[in-house]
Amino acid sequence: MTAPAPPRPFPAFRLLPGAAALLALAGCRTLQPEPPANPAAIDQPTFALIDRNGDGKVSPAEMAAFKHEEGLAEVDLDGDKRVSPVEWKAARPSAPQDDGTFAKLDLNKDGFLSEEEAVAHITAQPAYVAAFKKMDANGDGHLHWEEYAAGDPASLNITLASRAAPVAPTGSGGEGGAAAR
Ligand SMILES: [Ca+2]
Ligand SMILES: [Ca+2]
Ligand SMILES: [Ca+2]
Repeated sequence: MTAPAPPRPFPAFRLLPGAAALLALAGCRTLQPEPPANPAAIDQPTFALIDRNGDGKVSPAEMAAFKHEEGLAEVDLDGDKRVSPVEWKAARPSAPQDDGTFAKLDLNKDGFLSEEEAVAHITAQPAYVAAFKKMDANGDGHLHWEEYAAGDPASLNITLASRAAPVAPTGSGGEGGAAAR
């Protein structure tokens, strides 16, 4: 049997921009929040969610997991939270069909890219490390809300499919650049 369709909620009353401005002038607040000027910026409650272990600061891995999650929906076509080889190819249509990147990223060789593997990849990207370091004003290796808010969050937008790092060229002498500036 079919349940009757629920009544549609009454559409939100929308103010014309001019009316909203007038209300603002009159000291009233409109109910609709302004869209953030910077789409990469998030608010403090969201930042608290990124801090998965709740210690009040965000580690490189926690931030990487968040960035991965943000971009995952576009890549993860079947919604299983992992990236399959087919999804990987679809996400990088211009990349060579098999450049070995997927295999390198798939650390446990189960044929899928998990969040864990994405985090390992992202946190190893020099661009990510540099961006994180730049925002880490007090140098404690974590981002506090104040540091995040004052920094450039978009600089941390590095995902699995970012083309930042083609698989490391071999024998270039840059191996293990832990002290790289
Ligand atoms: Ca998937
Ligand atoms: Ca895997
Ligand atoms: Ca810090």
